Order: sequence, then C-alpha cells, then structure tokens
Amino acid sequence: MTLENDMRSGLQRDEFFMEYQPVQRSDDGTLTGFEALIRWRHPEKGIIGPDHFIPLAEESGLIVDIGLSALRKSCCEMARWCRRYPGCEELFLAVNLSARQFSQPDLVTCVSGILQDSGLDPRQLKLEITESTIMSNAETALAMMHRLKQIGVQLAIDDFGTGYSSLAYLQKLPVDTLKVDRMFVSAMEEQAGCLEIVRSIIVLANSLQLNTVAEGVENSRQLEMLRNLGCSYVQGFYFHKPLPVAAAELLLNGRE
Ligand code: G
Ligand code: G
Ligand code: MN
Ligand code: NA
Repeated sequence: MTLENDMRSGLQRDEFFMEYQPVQRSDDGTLTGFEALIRWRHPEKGIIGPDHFIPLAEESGLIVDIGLSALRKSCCEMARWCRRYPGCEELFLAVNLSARQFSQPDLVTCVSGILQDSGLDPRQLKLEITESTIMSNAETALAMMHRLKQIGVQLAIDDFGTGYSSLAYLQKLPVDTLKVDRMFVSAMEEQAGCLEIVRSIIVLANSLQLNTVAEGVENSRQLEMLRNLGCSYVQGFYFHKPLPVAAAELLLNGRE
C-alpha cells in the first residue's frame, strides 16, 4: 500500500526516468538501437529497478500512467538525439509494454499522440511485448498488433522461448524481431539443451525473416556462439549496461 502511494506521488513528482541499453550488430558491434529501461529515484530508498515496482504497478493499474510517461520520455529523448547526432535517425528505440498496457483499448491512440508530440519517426519505435502477454489472450493480441503496425511502429516479442507460442501462431504475428530470453543465453555454455533452444529460435526467426536479438550477453564466448548460430543482434553487460542519458549521449557523440 505504501509503495503504491509512493508510486502515485512519484509519478506526480516526476521521479521515474529512463536508461538506455545499446543493441549492437553481433558481427562488428555497430550500434543499431537502444532499449529504454525505466528506473525510479525514490526519495528515501534511492534508485529502484523495475523488477521491484513493475509487478505492483501492474496489479494496481498504475502501470498505465507510468508506462505512458516512460514511453513519452524515451520518445522525446530519442527525437532530441536525432536532431543533435547525425545518423541517429537510423537507430531504433525499443520500449517495453506490460500486459496491462497492451490490453488498453486506447493504446494505439496514446502511442500515436506521443509519436506526434515527440516528433519521433514511428519507424524508429519498436514496442516490446513478452511472449506470455501475447499468448495470454492470443486473439486480442493479434488484433492489437495489427493496429500498432498500421501506425508504422515495429514490434518485438520479448523473452521469447518462455511463453509457449505455437509455430503456426507465430507465423501469423506481424512482428519484426524476436528477443531470445536472457535465461537461455546465460545457460547455453553449460547446458546443451539451452544451446539447442537458442539455435532453434534463431533458425526459426531467420526462416520467418525476423531479426533476432540475444539479451543478457555477458562474455565473449557467448557472443562467439551467438554469431556462429546466425543471431544478428546482441545486447548485454559484455557491451554496455543500461546507460544514463549523459552516457548514451557520449556514445552517440563518439560514433564515426
Ligand atoms: O532494467 P531491468 O533489466 O531491471 O528491467 C526488468 C524488466 O522490467 C524488463 O524485463 C522490462 O520488461 C521491464 N521494464 C523495464 N522498463 C520498462 C518500462 O518502461 N515499461 C514496462 N512496462 N516495463 C519495463
Ligand atoms: O525484461 P527485459 O528483457 O526487457 O529486461 C531487460 C533487463 O535485463 C533489464 O533490466 C536489464 O538491466 C537486464 N540486463 C541487460 N543486460 C543484461 C546482462 O547482460 N545480464 C543481466 N544479468 N541482466 C541484463
Ligand atoms: Mn525488453
Ligand atoms: Na526480455
């Protein structure tokens, strides 16, 4: 209850902010985009990560306003970078949507409004939806995804491999990207089964002409394995942690 009230006032006092984790090509490390990740600067507890408040925000419904504010912040930031750093308009901005956000009937209107206000090119925005969110209401999800595609944004399935979607169903989804769940990436060196899952996901994605992003890459061996498996994009602590705005700007500034 307290945390819920804190979230409510935190939203009013603008205590939520975004960090940006680079997503890179697996072959030469070229920057291709950022995933925006929310954080909360709590007045007493310090900085709190999403795992500690998203579930409660989801349960209480506060996620709708928090999520829209996160989307607005990151779109405005990215649009500003595009005005300032040459070549930035080639990069994507990935933003996570929770189950509750994804089931809001006015989601498309809200996303359109934010794109318009920020001036960000819709093609640069990539919305990440988890496989389990999609599968929890497959029919509604499919319709919503089509409506989002119509306004020109890209779609990614987050945490892929954990949500039991059938191949037949996946083939019907209007998505651009599959994100291989971090759990499989972190276990694939030791567990042959996980390596085979990663391999299958990449083969599947490539055959459906979808991009693949492996999450949670933490060492050079994992990178090497993913490259050999044909995974095009990678993200993880091996390259960069989620970066505060100033650090993301340094990165953009230092690009040739
Ligand atoms: O940054 P971190 O790895 O701790 O994020 C944990 C989870 O929180 C991620 O899996 C992500 O899906 C979720 N998350 C991060 N930022 C946002 C956001 O802006 N909106 C929503 N709905 N979820 C987020
Ligand atoms: O749920 P989602 O996949 O959107 O969340 C991404 C989360 O994973 C963020 O909270 C981010 O901080 C975290 N993350 C990103 N890279 C790594 C990594 O290499 N290792 C670990 N353990 N976590 C990571
Ligand atoms: Mn994500
Ligand atoms: Na994920």
